[in-house]
Amino acid sequence: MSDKPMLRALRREPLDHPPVWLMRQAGRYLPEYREVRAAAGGFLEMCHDPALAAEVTLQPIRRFGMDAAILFSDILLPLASMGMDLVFEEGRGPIFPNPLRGAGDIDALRAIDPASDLGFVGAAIERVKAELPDHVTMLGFCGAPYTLACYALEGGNPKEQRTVRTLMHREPEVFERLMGKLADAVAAHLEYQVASGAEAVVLFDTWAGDLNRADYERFAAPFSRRALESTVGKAPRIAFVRAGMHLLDSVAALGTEGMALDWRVDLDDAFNRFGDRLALQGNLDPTVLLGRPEDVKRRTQDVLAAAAGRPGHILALGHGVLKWTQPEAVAAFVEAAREPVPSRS
Ligand code: 1CP
Repeated sequence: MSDKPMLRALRREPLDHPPVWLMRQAGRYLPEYREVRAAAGGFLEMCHDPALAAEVTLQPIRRFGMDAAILFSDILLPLASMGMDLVFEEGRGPIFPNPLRGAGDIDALRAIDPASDLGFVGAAIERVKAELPDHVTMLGFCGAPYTLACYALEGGNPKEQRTVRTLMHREPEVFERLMGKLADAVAAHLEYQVASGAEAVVLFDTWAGDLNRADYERFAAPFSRRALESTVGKAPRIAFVRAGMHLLDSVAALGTEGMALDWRVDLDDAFNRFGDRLALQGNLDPTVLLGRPEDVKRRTQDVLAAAAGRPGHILALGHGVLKWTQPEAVAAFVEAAREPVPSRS
């Protein structure tokens, strides 16, 4: 069994210090990332080139020494493999110019074969693994079916979810057909990433927090569970639902080894409720990193005090690093994880 700190934390073994990593730790807040991106010409070009994807995955590890490297890629790429046009517009983010409209489009989505459709992902994982320091864990990831359905139906940022909710409430059987196809694609892609060398995987459900508990249980959770089946016993899994405070019992019941918490969740309370069953990741508010390094340290110590050294804590932000973040703030966050854990006051 591996003694990498991140994997030990996912097994809830006691550690002197929690492992630490950040969502979106590779990205535009790093000057070396912006340089590679400018030379590559665009975001998708970086994702499709295993050498570039590996390089930007490793950049934050070299600079800050986190305990996990998350593959540089995007949750939306499997939708492109299923047949959807995906473009990244400068300043606007990812767009599907032809979002799904009705049962015909849904039935036309292809099943994916990750080794051929997403071979650049496996190749990038292999390259990162070859250069990764011994203590660093390689993370793969996918979007959860509900979040993927949001982008596929809305075509862009799904803040309003009008099309998603219309389909869900008017034609639930068609919505569930879409969710089933997405679950199978995610299952295949997670399994492929593990086969390629990912040592743990994260399932990101960025938008499911907008559902109430009953709708999450009916329309989202069964498909996340199906998506996670292919990796049972192969690699530890971490489930994340942004703004999912009201869904924690349901997320904990997905059967993953870890649960990532956003900053609105009381970490002490979450440890009392779930700490005997799950590793818990989180949960500093990413906007704290817009502050001064000494304040980042202090606020990180508050998070560590809430976890109080209990086994299974993975120090992380409650969501991704913001692009306006100074690298010094990320350094302060990572350093705080290595200092003595403050006791709960
Ligand atoms: O340079 C750029 O302009 C690209 C910005 C960017 C980056 C750095 C995008 C576009 N994706 C990524 C990488 C990415 N995305 C990773 C890599 C690993 C890491 O964390 O460092 C991961 C895990 C993701 C996951 C992702 N993409 C999620 C789920 C997690 C979350 O943040 O909630 C979501 C919802 C996306 C969609 C996406 N891709 C990119 C953007 C700007 C967005 C959000 C679009 C929107 O809804 O407005």
